[in-house]
Amino acid sequence: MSAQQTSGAGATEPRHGMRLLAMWLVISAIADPLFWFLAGPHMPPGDMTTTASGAQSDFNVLMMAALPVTLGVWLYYGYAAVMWRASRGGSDLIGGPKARSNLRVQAAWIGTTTVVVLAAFVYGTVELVVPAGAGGGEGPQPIWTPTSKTILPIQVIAQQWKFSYRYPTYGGFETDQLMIPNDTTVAFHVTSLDVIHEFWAYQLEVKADANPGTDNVAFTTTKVLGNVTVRCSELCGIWHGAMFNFGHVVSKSQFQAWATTSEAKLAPVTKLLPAFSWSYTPDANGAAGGYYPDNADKYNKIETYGADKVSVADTKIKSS
Ligand SMILES: [Cu+2]
Repeated sequence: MSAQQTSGAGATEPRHGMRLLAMWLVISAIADPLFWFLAGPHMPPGDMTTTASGAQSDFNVLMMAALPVTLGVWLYYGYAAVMWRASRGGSDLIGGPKARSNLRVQAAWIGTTTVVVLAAFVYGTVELVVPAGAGGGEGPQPIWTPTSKTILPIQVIAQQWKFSYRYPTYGGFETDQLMIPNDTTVAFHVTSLDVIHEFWAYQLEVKADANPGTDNVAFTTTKVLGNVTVRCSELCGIWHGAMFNFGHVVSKSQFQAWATTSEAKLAPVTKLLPAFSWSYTPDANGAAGGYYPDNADKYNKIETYGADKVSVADTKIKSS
């Protein structure tokens, strides 16, 4: 076949489809690597943790698929504007062969979109399962767990309008400093003392709902030292916008020193806190009375999610 084909009117018409395809292949072959190598490494949320770099590479892979689609639309628009515009004083435009009931166009459209959507579905599912939930809250009994045998639990307690953290493997002390050791798999146990909040540690790519009475677990593994911004990302009341604080990924030895020092320094305060539990039910006195482990409240039927039963005497509830 020649590069020109004869239209019904007898005039030679360029093969627009082949032209568009060739131009599209060229600009896609240029744009995709440009994006991948120049912009890709700087895409949010960075690479501080395995889940962060996982999200970054997922974003880049999807962008590699989306760029040619976007460029194809723009290319067609520009090509049509140049090639098929009506010129002043020129002849009237004549429509091309109709696309409707064109079996080749229909089959190609349905086939291509089906392959793209199914591929995105499979890719997304694998990328969610393999990194153990990809930093999202998986509820109290995660079905996707990390392979690491040493997992550091950090409890995140949300309340109107602040975050605090308890370290159960260091005596259960509570602090508003989020310190995380580097090169460590962490299980964030996220809960709330009042309304629904959400723990969103942006640079860690961890985002988990904080529901009262629930232990919501999210995993990640730290890779790079640095600072972390923690925000509440579930509208939780008038000072929701002010509900944020900061965390730090520090070296293992720095973390160990900080944790053991804090455990010792805070021991007198920790004694006054309710015993460590995976979730808590606030006391009826609210701000004046603090909160109690859910499994110590005789009126509370909430599950304890594997936490040890705490004796009533420990929690200073008077059995009146
Ligand atoms: Cu909140």
